Amino acid sequence: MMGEAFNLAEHMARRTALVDEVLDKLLPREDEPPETLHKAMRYVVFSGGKRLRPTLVLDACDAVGGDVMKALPAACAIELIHTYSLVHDDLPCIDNDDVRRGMPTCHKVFGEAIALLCGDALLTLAFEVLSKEQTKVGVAPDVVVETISVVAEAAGHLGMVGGQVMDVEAQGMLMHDIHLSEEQISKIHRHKTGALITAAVDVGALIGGASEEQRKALRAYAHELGFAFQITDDLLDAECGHVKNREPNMAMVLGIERSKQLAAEAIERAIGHLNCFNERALPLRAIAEFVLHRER
Ligand code: GRG
Repeated sequence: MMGEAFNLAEHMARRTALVDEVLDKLLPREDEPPETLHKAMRYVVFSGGKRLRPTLVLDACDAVGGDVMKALPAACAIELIHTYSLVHDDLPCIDNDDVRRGMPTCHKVFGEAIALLCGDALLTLAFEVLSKEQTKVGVAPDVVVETISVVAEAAGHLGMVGGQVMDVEAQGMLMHDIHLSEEQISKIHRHKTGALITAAVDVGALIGGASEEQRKALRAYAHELGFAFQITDDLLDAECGHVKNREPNMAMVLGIERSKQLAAEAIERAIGHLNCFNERALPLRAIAEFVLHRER
């Protein structure tokens, strides 16, 4: 990679292949009972996601000179949690979406009860993977425990789920024509989407043997990246008319231009936090550029 032009699309395709191979081994077989649940779990995990979060785990590990093979279980665990969040987010009681990644959503294919349970099973499998599989690939016990703690905190009530609660409550405010400030909507984005992205980078750095200073810089990078990622997601939704009435979409609440400006500023800060890293952080820099200019 060093010295040659870096191709992010090829890099992400290689990371995806690696992660998918491990996910395939970790997920229960479709013919294993309860078959419906296992079919649903495989359906949602293998439905064409970008694998951004597992790529970030592996790239953060690599950026600090770590062994990416040791970071694969954590990368898969984070993708399982991301997938669960999408399944629950699509449910009629939350966003009520019929299509995800161009395919019918989990509850449309398997029904609401199975979709709810599929999300639960993916979330718990993630912690089974973090606790059992990391030791098998040689991650030290203290690091295993810390990764579990970092991921649990990021996914839970003060992280992703907490952000989703803020999102639901913001919808209520918009419904009553109560104005949402830039700070309020930024806080939602930093929790709902940013927390898991930050955890992805942090566990990658941790497994890779990062110093406290390196972890701090990478967390700061990821915090800005996650924020920008949700803004560009909002901009893409707004462009294709995919925003529901009263949704706290930044592009709709603050306008396209201000949202683009906030995303660009966040990405500039994100890349700035990588200054203390060498060319091994090239993929992380390229991902930041991709987030700003992505088409989906
Ligand atoms: C408990 C009922 C219940 C719901 C919880 C936790 C939760 C619902 C939702 C989490 C919030 C959430 C879904 C945020 C969306 C973040 C986002 C931008 C998703 C899209 O990510 P991509 O583009 O997706 O990486 P792909 O398809 O590429 O994997």
